[in-house]
Amino acid sequence: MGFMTKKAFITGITGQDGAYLTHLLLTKGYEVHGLMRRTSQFNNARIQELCGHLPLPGGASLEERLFLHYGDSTDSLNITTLVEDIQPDEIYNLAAQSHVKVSFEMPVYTCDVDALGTLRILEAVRQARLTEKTHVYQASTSELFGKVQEIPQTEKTPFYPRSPYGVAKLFAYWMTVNYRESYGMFASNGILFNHESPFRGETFVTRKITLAVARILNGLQSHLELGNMDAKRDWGHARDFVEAMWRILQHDEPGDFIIATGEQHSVREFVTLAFEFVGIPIRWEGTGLEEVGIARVPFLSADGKAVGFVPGHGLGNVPMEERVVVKVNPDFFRPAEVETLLGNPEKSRSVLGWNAQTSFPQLVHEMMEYDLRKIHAD
Ligand code: NAP
Ligand code: G4F
Repeated sequence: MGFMTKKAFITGITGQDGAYLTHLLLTKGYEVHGLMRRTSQFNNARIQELCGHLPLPGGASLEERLFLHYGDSTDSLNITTLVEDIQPDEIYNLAAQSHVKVSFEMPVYTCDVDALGTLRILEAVRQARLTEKTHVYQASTSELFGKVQEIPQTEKTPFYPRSPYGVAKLFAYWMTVNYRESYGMFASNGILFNHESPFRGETFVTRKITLAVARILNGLQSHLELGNMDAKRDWGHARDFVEAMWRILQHDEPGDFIIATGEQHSVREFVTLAFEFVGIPIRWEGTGLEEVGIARVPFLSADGKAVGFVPGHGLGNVPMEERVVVKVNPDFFRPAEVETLLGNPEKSRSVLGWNAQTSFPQLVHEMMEYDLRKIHAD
């Protein structure tokens, strides 16, 4: 009998996790279908960069294995039609308005996409009579724990979301459980803690930091403005975390799994490590709104051209000065903050055999290296 290619349908394929998951599934021989929003310019740069030159099993071409479909999580008919047409073995529901701060500004839209969008997927599977065939992965989040009721958080820790995003994801979490219990669907929640990469959106704190530090080291930006630097997160690498998503859908039974590293760091520690990557120490002075980070860095470039740190060569003889490189800006505070998140990944370790592979310093280094090269490539 011939080898059967599995079909996966990924919503949110153009995002950070969508791109890494596409890479993983293509290398495993899957036929990958993705939901892509119509935008005025092509929005598939991450997929292109990660998967454009990927050797595929059996010598298949990318065109034979990857199919992008226009659509939107807010459009029920579109979602139902796509699920019926594709008849996927696996659905990874990653599409979301995923920015916590933006969710305070767009709560209704965030709920439409993140809460009802999940229901649309689950219901599309039911309407298409695929409940016995299709395994569904729901991109749940550590934001469900919000004002944490227990440290570290496990699958049994009570939820206390702190943003419209968190509340929308709570609805999606329970809908996933409900379709599993009501219709016997293989529908699982991955409760993922923060995961980052060089493909992280530029307004999330880690990427905002690595891009800004790369610019400061090249005289292109005077300083970086941040909100709550005391916030602590359990930061892992997206490449490791999409492997966990896949394992969740290959397991014998559906369920809910914490995916985390089990280690937490503050935003301030992330900044410190980003500067230390190029051997520059940062000194923290003051408290609260008056807190600043001071470092010896290149002067601002007079003509807007990158001067300073060249990957592979270091800082060279570029003139340096000591100045404030980090300030606090209350515009980046949230109406309600999630101060601390720390996951206990014991269940995913013992049941799925999953472990985070990338350490915190390795993550910061990879992001810094990418952004320093990007500055010189742009
Ligand atoms: P991301 O980079 O922001 O990607 C979100 C994806 O959703 C993008 O492809 C985006 O499309 C798409 N999308 C947004 N609104 C949509 C809509 N109305 N219809 C269809 N697609 C839409 O997020 P990510 O970091 O990859 O995260 C993936 C998922 O995991 C999200 O559900 C997120 O909430 C969840 N999650 C993330 C983390 C984390 O730390 N990264 C942790 C826990 C859970 P465009 O490219 O067109 O914007
Ligand atoms: O990078 P963030 O914006 O990520 P946040 O809010 O933790 O959400 C991310 O992780 C969730 C999983 O826990 C996902 F579900 C969600 O989709 C998203 O991927 O902020 C991290 C922390 C926050 O405490 C924030 O207040 O950093 C703090 N922060 C301090 N200054 C900042 C900034 N965050 C941003 N985005 N920008 C700042 O200038």
